[in-house]
Amino acid sequence: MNIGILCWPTSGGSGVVASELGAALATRGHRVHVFSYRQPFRMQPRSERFTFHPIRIPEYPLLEYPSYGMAAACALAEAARSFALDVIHAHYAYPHAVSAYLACRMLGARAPRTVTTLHGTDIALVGQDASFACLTRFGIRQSDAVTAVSEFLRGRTQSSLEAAADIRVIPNFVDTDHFKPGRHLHDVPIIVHVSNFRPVKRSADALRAFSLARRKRPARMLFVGDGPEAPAVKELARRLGVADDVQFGGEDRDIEGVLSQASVLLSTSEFEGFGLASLEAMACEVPVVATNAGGLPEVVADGQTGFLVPVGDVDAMAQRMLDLLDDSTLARRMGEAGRARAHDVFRPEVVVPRYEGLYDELLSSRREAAHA
Ligand code: GMT
Repeated sequence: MNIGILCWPTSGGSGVVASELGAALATRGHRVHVFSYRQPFRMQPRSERFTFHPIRIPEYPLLEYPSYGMAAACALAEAARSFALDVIHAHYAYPHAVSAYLACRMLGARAPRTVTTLHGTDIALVGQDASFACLTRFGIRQSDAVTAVSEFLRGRTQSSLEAAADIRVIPNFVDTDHFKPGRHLHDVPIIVHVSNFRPVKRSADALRAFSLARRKRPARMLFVGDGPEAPAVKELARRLGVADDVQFGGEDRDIEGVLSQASVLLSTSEFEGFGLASLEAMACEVPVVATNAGGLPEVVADGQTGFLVPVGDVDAMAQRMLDLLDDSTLARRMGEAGRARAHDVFRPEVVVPRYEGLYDELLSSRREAAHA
């Protein structure tokens, strides 16, 4: 198949999932063309079957707000003609589902089939904004198929946007050959928190929970990622007197290297469509303390691969981290169970064929319609 993937290039999970899906599909023999305004964060084109196409957005003085979504539609339409795309797979509803729809309208009868994958904030935040809600709903309704990365997100989309009756759940995946346990090289345990420092991540809770746990035993905390609330969280570390034990590592491409050194992954989000960082930690045999929010309970098995705690309950977060740091047998058992779950349920060989099957279904239903 010839597959076009449209995604964000930033370090957020949707671009990571889109790039890794592209790489996996190319390995399975498809030709995959990735479109974004710069090369996605974790995309490494390794073969001629997996190529990146930048979306260029010209700047004209008259156009104070250059339209990325329209430029994406043109890029997709051109590429669909040049590469005979069978499928356009849009990751993140707004504006990508709408760009895919417009591209298809430009192509008429030769249009590829479209798939939109919903990731989380496209529904819970962007999709709730009055400026974007109706186009989000429209883009979803016009897609030939819609997937969501968790059952939770499917339900949330149906109830909050009344968007599409038929949303299929295909979870995210992790390559357990790549994300694997490492030998811990540090003398004190390291708590890792991965965040783009937006309010939805509640990263200050992670710091507060760490500072409570730190009163009871030596530990260090590593924040991975960057974003608008990072300066405030750094300031809070100074005020709480834990700055010497806290490191802000910024965006790190070697997330598997970081996670393989972690003793606990702490996820404090108010909402997660899925919670990819928690899954990646599990693959590295790292137990997870996560909020009982969004799709996280579908990833982290409470009491088996980690602990789920209420959103904002920093005392419970601290206690659960201490439970794990103080009991190495429990931590090892949960880490191993996490890796087993990542491998059994979320490895690419289990998940990627579900996308392939969906593309096949869409293409064969079109062939059947043409022959009817
Ligand atoms: O976490 C973010 O804010 C980034 C965001 C994105 O769209 O890139 O991630 C979302 O997609 C990931 C991949 O499916 C999910 O694992 C994250 O849970 C989801 N984030 C949120 O819903 C907050």
